[in-house]
Amino acid sequence: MKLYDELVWRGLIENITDEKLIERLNQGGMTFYIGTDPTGDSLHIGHYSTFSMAFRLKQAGHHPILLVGGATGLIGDPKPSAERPMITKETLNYNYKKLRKQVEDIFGFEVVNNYDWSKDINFIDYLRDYGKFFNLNYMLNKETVKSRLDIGITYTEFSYMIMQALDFLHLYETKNCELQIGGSDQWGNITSGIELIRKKIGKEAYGLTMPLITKADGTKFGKSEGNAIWLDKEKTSSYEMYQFFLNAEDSKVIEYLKKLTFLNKEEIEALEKSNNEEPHLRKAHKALAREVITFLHGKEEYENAVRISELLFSGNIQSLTSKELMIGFKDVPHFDIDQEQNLVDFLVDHKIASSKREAREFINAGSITINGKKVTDMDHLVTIDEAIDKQCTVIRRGKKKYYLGIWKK
Ligand code: 485
Repeated sequence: MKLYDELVWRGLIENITDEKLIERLNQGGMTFYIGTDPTGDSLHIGHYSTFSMAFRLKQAGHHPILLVGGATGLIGDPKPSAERPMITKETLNYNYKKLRKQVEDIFGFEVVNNYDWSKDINFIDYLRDYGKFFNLNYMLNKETVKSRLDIGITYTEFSYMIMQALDFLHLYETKNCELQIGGSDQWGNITSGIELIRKKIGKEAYGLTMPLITKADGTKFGKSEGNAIWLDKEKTSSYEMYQFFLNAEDSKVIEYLKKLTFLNKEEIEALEKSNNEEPHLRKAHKALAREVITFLHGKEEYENAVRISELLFSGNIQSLTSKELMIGFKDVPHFDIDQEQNLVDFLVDHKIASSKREAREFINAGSITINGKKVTDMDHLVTIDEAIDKQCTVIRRGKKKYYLGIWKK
């Protein structure tokens, strides 16, 4: 399959600015860029879909540049809902360094910062050399601006598209960068750059946008209980990411496999068959988790995430280290333990049972386990010696309810 046909099959093309781009993409050898503003200190899974697209183009023989917006991040790309809060230069600079390292480590892209060429443009030159190429009607007609006219938009955010256009021109002139890619929300900014390049230097440049990845109900993909799924494993552990992909919606999992993995058509079609005929095996979900986590964090992290998941699922808690337990049990209730105590008092004090009577009932019924072992002895003493790594004690009440106690001495 030719590159462009493959991208269409994967559902990665929302729009292209010119049909001529198809041939150029199939040929290889184009320098292209993708931009992101350093509003956070890590990319998230939403970014991954666009960055992995850049990686696909790289594999097909094109040259990627990642632009991190040290300048545009100071201004803020208008979003439909409201003006963005201003971020300090210090924060942006910190985020820039983190993103740069992350992208170099994971994707191996060349990284540039638009602060380098934007910071010295003075206001008069800006208006004369660039402002003159932007017709006000043209700017007001861009989706991002139009959607804000009712609720209001400042001159600062309104000017954002000029800055992004200027970047494209700069990269065209200095690096022969002929193509910019981004999510569908970037269409207006990308086409502004193409127009500027055409008007100012009479050259032709191209744009390509991708559909934004969503859940079945149309909302943003990439949040778990309100938290973003970050690419930085210190912010989102491989285990959490594994759980996130394992819980992807059945109706969307094949789309995610096409968009987020490098598995080929035959492999994905086989997984699609399995997802339809034997969904309980969750082969497609497991493959999705395996591919993405291995790409982002490496094979060892992936295997560890599977191991933690399986041990937690089977209740085999003794085989995990305290560090792994903390990762696996990040979302269960936590408390500190500062003394050895008999089990009945312990359950009441840490609100696992509402009264001594209830605590005794739980123990009697065999529904309390400590570190994976059922405890039926009413006089059991909860000690630091039985704690895992002498650090944490895991209590399970009933089939599913977990609690994590951390020893403080
Ligand atoms: O020259 C440029 C300067 C800044 C940008 C791009 C080119 C950043 C861009 N305006 C932006 O806001 N990007 C978003 C971001 O930074 O999070 C997202 C897009 C998404 C996808 C992703 O970046 O919303 O569609 O393009 C890579």
